[in-house]
Amino acid sequence: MSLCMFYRNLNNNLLSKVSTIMAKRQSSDMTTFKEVLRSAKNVVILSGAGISAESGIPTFRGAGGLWRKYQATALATPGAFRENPSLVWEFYHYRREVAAKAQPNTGHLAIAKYEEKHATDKNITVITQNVDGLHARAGSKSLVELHGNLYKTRCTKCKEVLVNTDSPICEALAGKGAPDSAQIGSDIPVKSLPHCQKASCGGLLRPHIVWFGEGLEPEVLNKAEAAMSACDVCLVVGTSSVVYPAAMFAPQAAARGATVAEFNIEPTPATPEFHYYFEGPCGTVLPLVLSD
Ligand code: BJW
Ligand code: ZN
Repeated sequence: MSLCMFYRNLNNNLLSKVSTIMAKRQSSDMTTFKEVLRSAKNVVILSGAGISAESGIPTFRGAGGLWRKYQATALATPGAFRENPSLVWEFYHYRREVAAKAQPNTGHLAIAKYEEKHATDKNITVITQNVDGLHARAGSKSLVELHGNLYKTRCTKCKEVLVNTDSPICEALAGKGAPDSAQIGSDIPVKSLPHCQKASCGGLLRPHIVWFGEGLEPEVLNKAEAAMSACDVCLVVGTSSVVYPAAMFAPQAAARGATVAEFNIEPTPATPEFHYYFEGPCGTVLPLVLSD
């Protein structure tokens, strides 16, 4: 059985089991959730693009998910990079510039303050699918970046991973990356794109980001899975819960008895699996939940 089929079967089984149990008793009562959270020892906050939406960073699915004529997810593949590294680098250059100018919002900050306040009485782990670095900039300490980071590069030849916050990342990308659909094609010569600085290597660099069809880094996945399997409460914040393996983390936690609360502006396919659902922008709702 392929890994895709495995995920799909596993999740379908989980969904049907858990939704039968949960559908009857989902709650949006903040007072009771805050009581549950107060007595929790191990807390995971699993975030997605929605938490950065209020910082002006487009989400993937929905209105903001287009760059030029491309779905953002269509450019986040190894095939797209092989076919046109210039186009993919323009896309990532644009996103690096947008994220660098963005500021963590009240949602990111509420999480970081909550971690600080409970540094001695709870184990709190933030697992994010986001690559924008805003949780770290807000002050989150125990952070797992599942899908990588916009400000890390990886050499396609020697595989070295480096932090790189240069703006622009190379001269040829200066002024490039405009998102409007009038821009056609992209033809920066490969030799002018970012390259490994090691004299013995000189390979083409790529963003250190997990693209579709690529496995997550084993250590990163292990960390996330360890936190998920130990948590007694999980907050699922601003994710459509459709991208695996992250999409199965919270349903699995709910299935083994952890309390799961979802925070989103609209229901997702996973909503029926969870004990609590809080509708609204997480920059407004999270501070209410995490403030005491
Ligand atoms: C708000 C809000 C506000 C808005 N307040 N809320 C079939 C079945 C199962 C699995 C697969 C399958 N076919 C393929 C797979 C595997 C594939 C996958 O999951 N595909 C699915 C689409 C079906 N997964 C992978 O390939 C992963 N690797 C893997 O599994 O390796 C093993 C393997 C290999 C080969 C084959 C099969 C398995 C890797 C996944 C990497 C994901 N990468 C991306 C791009 C990262 C790069 C980048 O950023 O450029 O990660 S895709 C994109 O989606 C990005 C995100 O991190 C990820 C999740 O998106 P997220 O965060 O949920 O964002 P949105 O936009 O979807 O949702 C935003 C939400 O916020 C919405 O719900 C809004 O309502 C809400 N919102 N404003 C609160 N203010
Ligand atoms: Zn190299």
